[in-house]
Parts: sequence; structure tokens; C-alpha cells
Amino acid sequence: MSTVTYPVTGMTCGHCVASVTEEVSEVPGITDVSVSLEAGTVTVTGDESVVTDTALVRAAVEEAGYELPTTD
Ligand code: 9UX
Repeated sequence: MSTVTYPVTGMTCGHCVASVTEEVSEVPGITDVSVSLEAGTVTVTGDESVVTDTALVRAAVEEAGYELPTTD
């Protein structure tokens, strides 16, 4: 079990937070999702191989309509 925090751009309200939380929570292997609107981040907890997979997390964030900046 690991926890990783990623930056997310484009979230401006509570509904954005709900959308990102819902989409990322659907990723198999991710067991906990915490989104901070103030910090502009998503923190994911679950299988290490999943939560460290930036492309996988990015795909879920983009599915919700937001961006996870490319830093890797
Ligand atoms: Mo409300 Mo958050 O339109 O994008 S869902 S600002």
C-alpha cells in the first residue's frame, strides 16, 4: 500500500472535486482518493504499482475533465 499526491489543474469548485474523486476512485487498485481544491492536488492510496502509474492516474483525471500536468 502506497500513497502518492499529484497536481491537478482546472479544478475551481466543489463539483470539480467530486468529479475527480469519482473517476479516480473507479481505478482498480486505488482504495482511497483525497482531492484538495485549495492545493490543486489528488492524493491516491492503493497498490504501489497503480498509484505510482502517472499515466493511469492522468487518464482518470482527464476522464473527469481535468488535467494532470506532465512532469514525468
Ligand atoms: Mo462548476 Mo467546477 O461548473 O469546474 S464543476 S466550476
